[in-house]
Amino acid sequence: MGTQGLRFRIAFAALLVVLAVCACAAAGEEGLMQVKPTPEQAAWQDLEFIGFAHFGINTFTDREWGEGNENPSLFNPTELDAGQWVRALKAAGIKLLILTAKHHDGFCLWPSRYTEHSVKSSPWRGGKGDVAREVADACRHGGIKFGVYLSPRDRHEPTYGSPAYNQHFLNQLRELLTGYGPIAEVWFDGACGEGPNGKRQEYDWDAYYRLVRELQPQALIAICGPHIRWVGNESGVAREDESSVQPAGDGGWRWYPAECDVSIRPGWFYHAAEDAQVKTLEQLLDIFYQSVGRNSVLLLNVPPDPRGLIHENDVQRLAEFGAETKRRFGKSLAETRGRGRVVELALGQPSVIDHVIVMEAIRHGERVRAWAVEGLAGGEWKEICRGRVIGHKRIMRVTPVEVSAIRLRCLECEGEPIIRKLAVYNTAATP
Ligand code: FUL
Repeated sequence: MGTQGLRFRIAFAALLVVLAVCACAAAGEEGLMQVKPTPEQAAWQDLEFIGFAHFGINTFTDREWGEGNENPSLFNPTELDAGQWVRALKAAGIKLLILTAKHHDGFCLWPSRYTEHSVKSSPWRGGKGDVAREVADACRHGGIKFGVYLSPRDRHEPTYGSPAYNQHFLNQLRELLTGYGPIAEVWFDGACGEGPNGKRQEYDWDAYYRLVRELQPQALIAICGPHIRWVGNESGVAREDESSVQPAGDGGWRWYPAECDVSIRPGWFYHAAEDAQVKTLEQLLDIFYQSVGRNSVLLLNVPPDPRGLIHENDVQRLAEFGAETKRRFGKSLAETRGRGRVVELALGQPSVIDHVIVMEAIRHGERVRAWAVEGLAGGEWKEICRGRVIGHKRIMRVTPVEVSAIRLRCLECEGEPIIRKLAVYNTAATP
């Protein structure tokens, strides 16, 4: 984990919380239903589960942060197969893959015209290879979206620390945004430092955003960007009631949904010493409940190894995870949609339920501010679970109970609640 990037993001998150408290006191909760996602943000939320591939020179030096002086000849994956990455990730249910095209060490996974510090100076594919191209093609072929992580921090580039670096960064960004087809997400980390001149780099964020908007207007800019918010930790865990309606910093509000990033292993990059520390199925499911189940998108990092393949242990865990989530949530016992303060769902016959899923149609904003689900048993309605935010999706694990119907009661809302889905499951009895 990069401590500087993390520190920057913690400061950013703390600022948002302070702004939230002030703005809440000032503006109250009225009118917030007018804050809505762009069509791209709504489509992104529907992906729910996306992937990260940290791959680069660190994969070959067994490090988390490179110095920038690594010899490119170290980069030589012997069996690189981006199709294998995509198949492994798809088996888990992942719908978009973000590649670390350049990490803080400055080594580029594509043959950038603006530096020699890239795959073109490596022995891999005789210096003619392009990892970004292979991954973008594999994603397209596999029917998932493609995104790029381009680190503003660059410990190799000599201009880093001066205004000239911003132009260098824009040049590289332009290459990625023009050469690889549609880019769904651009991930900017906040790590910042000093260049060889001893000066701290001042990033020209506005220019970076303008270029993304110009070249890939549908792309969402994440983390140090206006469209997707870092959840505030690297454990894949959102708050219980994670709202996508956040203070804009000018007294107003904006749609700024949370993304929960976490690695399937302790590190972001592959280390053979961590082969036995791939997260367990139970750990991954917990993360899933605490991210996707809390109105957030889960960004799971699965780092390819020096062969250029996803290690067998990770492949197996991804397949187990995909099978288990499908088993649990592939088919509900009963489900409905509806509008208004009360939405009822009859089960046909009394059945045991152990999960409830609730979704709002977020294209109309977050309208529900407090809710409860009640179950009908023995002619009486009894509360099963409750919460504040619904947003895109809440997945509630509930104490198993036999009911003949359930109802969602919106206790506080603005406007008419539009419930996209109210569903119940009995995962204990599902084969
Ligand atoms: C951090 C970086 O410093 C880590 O190396 C990693 O890329 C993580 C996702 O973001 O800030």
